Amino acid sequence: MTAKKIKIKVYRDLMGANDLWASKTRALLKARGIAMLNLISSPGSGKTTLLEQTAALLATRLRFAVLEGDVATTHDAERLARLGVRVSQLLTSGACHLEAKLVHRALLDLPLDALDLVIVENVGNLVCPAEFDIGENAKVAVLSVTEGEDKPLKYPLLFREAKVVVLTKIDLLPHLPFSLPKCLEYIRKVNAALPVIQVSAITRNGMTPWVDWLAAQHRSRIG
Ligand SMILES: Nc1nc2c(ncn2[C@@H]2O[C@H](COP(=O)(O)OP(=O)(O)O)[C@@H](O)[C@H]2O)c(=O)[nH]1
Ligand SMILES: [Mg+2]
Repeated sequence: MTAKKIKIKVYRDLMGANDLWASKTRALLKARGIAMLNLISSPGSGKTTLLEQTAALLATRLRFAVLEGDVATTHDAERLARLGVRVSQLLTSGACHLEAKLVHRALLDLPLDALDLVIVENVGNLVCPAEFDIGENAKVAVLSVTEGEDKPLKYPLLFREAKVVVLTKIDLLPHLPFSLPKCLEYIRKVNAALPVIQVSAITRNGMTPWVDWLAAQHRSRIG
C-alpha cells in the first residue's frame, strides 16, 4: 500500500519576524548611543499633547526625533512639525499597533548621527502595542485620570512591561471621582517598583521630572 501524501498547512510565527526586526533596531541604536522610548496608552490619554509640551523643554538638552504611529491621518505629526520637531508619521492602515519592521524603516531615514533620543508614539491601544517589541529601550505607559483607576489591573501586561507610568491630566482631578491612592495601589499590585510621574500638560505640573526622566534614559544609554 502506498503511503497517502499528507498536506499540512503551516502558519509562520509572525511575532518571530517582528522580534528579528526589533533586535536589528536595538543593535542599530546601541551602536549609535541613541535611546528609543515607546509611548503606549489608550486613544486620547494625552500622548501628543505631552510631546507638544515636552518639545521645547527637551530641545535645550537633547537632540530628538518623534515617530508618530496611527491607523490613519498625519494629524499628530503635523501638530509636532508645527513646533519645529523632527517627526515622521507611521501609518498602520488598520493595524492596532506598530510593528518593528516599519519602525526600523523609518529610523533608517532619520539622521541618526545627529540624534540622542527617539520617541515613538504608538497607536492608541492598551493591549496590542504592549505585545509587540519595536526595539525600544523602554516602554512608557501613559494613563490619564479620565480613564478610571482600574486600568492597570485590567491591562496588566503594559504595566508589567513599562519602565515608567506617566499619569496625565492631573489638572482634572478636582472634577473627577478618580481615586489617586487607589490608582497608585493598582499600579503597585501589577508592578511594585514602577515609578509614576504625574503631569498636566495644561498647568505644566510634573513636566520637569518627566523631561529629567527622558534625559536620564539617554545618559544610561551612553553611560
Ligand atoms: N485637561 C487636560 N486635557 C488634556 C491634557 N493633555 C491632553 N489633554 C486633552 O486630551 C485630548 C487628547 O489629547 P491627545 O494629546 O491628542 O491624546 P493622544 O490620543 O493620546 O495623543 C485633547 O483634547 C487634549 O487637549 C491635560 O494635561 N489636561
Ligand atoms: Mg496622539
